[in-house]
Amino acid sequence: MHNLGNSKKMQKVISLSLLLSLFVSFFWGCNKEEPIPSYIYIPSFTVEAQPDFGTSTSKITEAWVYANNDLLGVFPIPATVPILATGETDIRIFPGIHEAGILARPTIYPFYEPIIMNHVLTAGKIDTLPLVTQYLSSDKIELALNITFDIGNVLTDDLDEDSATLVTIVPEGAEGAGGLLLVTDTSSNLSVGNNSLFSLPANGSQVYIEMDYRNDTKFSVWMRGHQSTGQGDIRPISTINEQEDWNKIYIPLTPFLQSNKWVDYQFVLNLKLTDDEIANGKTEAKVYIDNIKLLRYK
Ligand SMILES: [Ca+2]
Repeated sequence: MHNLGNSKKMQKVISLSLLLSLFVSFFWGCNKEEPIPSYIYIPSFTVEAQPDFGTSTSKITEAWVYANNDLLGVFPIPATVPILATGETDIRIFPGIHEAGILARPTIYPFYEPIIMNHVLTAGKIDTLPLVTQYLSSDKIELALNITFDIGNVLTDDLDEDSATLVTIVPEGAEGAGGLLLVTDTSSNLSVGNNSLFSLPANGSQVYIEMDYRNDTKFSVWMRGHQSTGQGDIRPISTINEQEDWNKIYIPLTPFLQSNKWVDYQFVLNLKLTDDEIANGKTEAKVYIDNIKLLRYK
């Protein structure tokens, strides 16, 4: 009885070790046959704007890479992308941005063309592909606003009732001339709108504001307009933190439009030195802006 018990135990040990060795050799075998990936290296992902679409500043932060219709991943630029394929491969790369500059909200920017190519891949080889995209064509999208400050200023509707605060044109924009919002401890509030009303879709179709900026104090983007009852309204859209160097932001407007469904809209910027900031010795605040675009589908 005793012996039998031992031999059963031994059998168990043997079968376990057999199983283990089979297990190991199975995966070892897999490792040995694992294919060598091909690689693409994306050093940069930029935009070349068509003449109708103003200047070409952009901030594409990621590449969303598909090979033969499979999403391989979302790769921060510059990116090395391993692809388990060789020979002619259908590669599609979508330009990625961060909604409203928020890291946790990466998304494909719908108004830039994806890069679509039939690329010949070689195992173990790295192909360097600097990518240049462009806006969707002008028969698909349009700019409800395109403010470059290079041919004057349309941010002229003074909403703050202080004639000392306004947007001035300065030579040092992101590209060419730019706009400057300046407030001081004596004239501490600036609210300014563009000089025309426009309509925007409320059916869930994507709408974005693009803007280049650098600022030493927080400022806000607002929308002003009329409700269907004809009543005027104004709502905050996004508050933008201090940024020492020129930066670009892509602000999605779609959720706001869907929940408000106004008849018309006006683009508004607000800069305000708070009482606290003034009490702490801050005497002025500056926001530089350029290349404000409001993009929508036609
Ligand atoms: Ca400019």
